[in-house]
Amino acid sequence: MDKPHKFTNREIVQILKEVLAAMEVKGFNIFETRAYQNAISAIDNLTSTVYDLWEDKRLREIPGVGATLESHLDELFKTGKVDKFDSVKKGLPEGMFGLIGVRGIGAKKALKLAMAFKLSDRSSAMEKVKLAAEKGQIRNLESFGEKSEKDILDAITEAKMTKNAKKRLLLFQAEEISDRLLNYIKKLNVVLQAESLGSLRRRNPTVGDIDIAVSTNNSEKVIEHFMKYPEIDDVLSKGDKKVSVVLKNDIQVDLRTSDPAAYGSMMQYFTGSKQHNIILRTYSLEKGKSLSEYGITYRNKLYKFSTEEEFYKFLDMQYIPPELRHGKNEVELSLKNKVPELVKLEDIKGDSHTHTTDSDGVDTLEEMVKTAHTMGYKYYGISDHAPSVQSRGYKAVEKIIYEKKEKIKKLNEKYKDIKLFFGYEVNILADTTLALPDGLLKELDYVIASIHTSFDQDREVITKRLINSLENPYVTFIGHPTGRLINERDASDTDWTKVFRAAQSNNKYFEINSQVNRLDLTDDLIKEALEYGLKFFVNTDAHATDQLYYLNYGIDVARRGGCTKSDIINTLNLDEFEKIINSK
Ligand code: DGT
Ligand code: CA
Ligand code: CA
Ligand code: ZN
Repeated sequence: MDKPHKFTNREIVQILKEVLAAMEVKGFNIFETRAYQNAISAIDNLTSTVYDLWEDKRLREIPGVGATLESHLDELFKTGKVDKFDSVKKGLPEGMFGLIGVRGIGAKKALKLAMAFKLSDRSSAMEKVKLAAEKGQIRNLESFGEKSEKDILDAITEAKMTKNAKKRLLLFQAEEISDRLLNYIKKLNVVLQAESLGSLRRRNPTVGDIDIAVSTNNSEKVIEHFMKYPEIDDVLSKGDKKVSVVLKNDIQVDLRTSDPAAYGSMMQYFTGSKQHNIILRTYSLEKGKSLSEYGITYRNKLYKFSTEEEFYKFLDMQYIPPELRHGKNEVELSLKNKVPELVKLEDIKGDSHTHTTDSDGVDTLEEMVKTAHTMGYKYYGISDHAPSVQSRGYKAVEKIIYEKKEKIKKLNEKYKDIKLFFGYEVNILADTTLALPDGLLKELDYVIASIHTSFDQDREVITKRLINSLENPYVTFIGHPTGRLINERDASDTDWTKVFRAAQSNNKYFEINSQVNRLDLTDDLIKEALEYGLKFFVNTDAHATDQLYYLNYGIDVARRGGCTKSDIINTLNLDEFEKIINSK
C-alpha cells in the first residue's frame, strides 16, 4: 500500500480554507463554520506539525479541533481525502478553489470570478483572473469595481511572488521552538552553556531561522546528540562544529559549537545583526583589529573571549545589548559611553490596556483583577471597548458607565494593595472623531484612543484621525498606533512627524502594545518618538488572564527602541502614575 501523503500544516490550512469557503457560499450557519475558522487560525500559529500530533493522538489539543474535525483529519491522513469535504464542495466550480487564500478574494468573490470566467480548473484559475484584471474585465462585474480590480491584481502578483517564500515566524513561535530544542540539548552533560542567537536573541519581532550556540569541550558528542533530536526532518549540512537542519515544521536550525574559551566571540558574531557586525568590523580594522567568529586578531595574535563583555571591552567599547545591535548608531553611542540603560520587565508596576467579558475578553473583570493582583502589580487599568452610543443611546451608555464605576469601586475596596483605574478603549472613527462624546469620556479615569477600522485611508486622513485624538483633553494615549498586524496588515500610512509634534504639544503618550502579532509602536518609530521627548505605556492588551503575562514582548520592543525606565509611564510609582492619569 502507498504510504499516505504527509500533509504539511500549510496544506491542511488550505484544505480547511477551501471547505470553509464552500460552506460560506452554500449558506452554512455560523455554528458550523466557526470550528473551521478557529482551527485554521490555530493551525496557522502552531509550532508543531498537525501530522505529528495526529500520530501521537493529540489532535484535540489544537484549539478548535473537536470530535468532528478530529475524525475528518484522521480520514485525511489515512486516505488522502475526506468524503464530507468533497460533498460540501460538490457542485461548485473547481476553479473557485484556486483563488481561495488570495488576499481580498473571499468565498463569494471567488465564486463570482469562477462563474464569470468559467474557471473549471484550479491550477490555472489565478493566471486567468490575473489576465482578466489586466484587461479591465473585472471592474464591470457586479459588486466589483476599479479599485477591487486593482487590489485583486496586486494580491495575485504578491501571492505568486510569495508562494515559495516562507513566512517569517513570530518571535514567540521561534522562542517556543528554540526553548524546546535548548531543553533537549541541555540534557547532555558535556553541554556547558547553550542559547539562541541571531534575530531571536536580538528580539526581532519576526525570525527567519533559529541559530543555536553551544559551549562545550566535546563538540562531537553534542552534534551526535543533536542529530537525534526527534523534530529533525532533513539535514542540510553537517561539519565538526556546525550543523544545519530543517525541522518537521519547516523551520531551519543552525547549530554551532565552540570551546568555552572562545564562546563569547562566537555569540557576538552570530548574534548579529549582519549590519551591526559590518560597522563593528570597519571600526575595528581602523584600530588594526580584525574580527572573526573565533576572536580578534591583533598584531598577528588571536585573542579569544569567553564572554561578550570581554569582547567589547577589548575594542575599548561599552557593552551593547543584543536588542540594540541594529547596525544604526549603536556603535557610535557605545564609543561615547552613551548606550542607554534599557528598561527591564521588573521595572513595570502595572498594565493599562486590558479587556474583560464586558467587551471581547474571555475572562471576567474580577478574574482579570485577581490575576493582576497575584502578579504584584501596584495598579491596573481596565479598558474594554467602549459600548456604542450609536446603537445603545447616550442614556444607556451613561448607565453602563455608572454601574461599572460602582463595580470597580467595590473591587478597589476588596483588593486594597492594587489600585484599579476605569478606562475605555475608544474607537477613532473614519470621520476623525471619537466614538464616545466628551460628556461620557470625562466620566472615565483615562482613555485609550485606537483605530480599529478604515486602516487604509489616505495619509492625510489617518494623520488627522490621530492628531484630533491627541488634541482631545480626555485622551490619555493612543493604542497600537500603527495598526499593523505582522504578516497580515501593513502599518497605516501616517505622517509621524506631525503626529509626534501633536503628542508633544498636548502632553500625550503612545502605547507599546505587547500582543505578539502587533508589537506596536514599532522600534524604529519609538526611537524617533524619543527624539521628541515622548513617553510610552507598555501594555498587554490582554483579552484573557494568561495574556497578562506576555508583557515581556512589549518590553523587548521598548528596549529595541532604546527606552530607559524613565521613558515608560507604567514604571512609575502609584502616586506619580496617578498624576499622569489625572492630568487631563
Ligand atoms: P533571520 O534568521 O533572518 O531572522 O536573521 P538573523 O539575524 O538571525 O540572520 P542569520 O540567521 O542569517 O545569521 C545569524 C547572524 O550571523 C547574523 O545576524 C549575523 C551573522 N552573520 C551571518 N552571515 C554573516 C555574514 O556574512 N557576515 C557577518 N558579518 N555576519 C554574518
Ligand atoms: Ca537566524
Ligand atoms: Ca541562520
Ligand atoms: Zn484595540
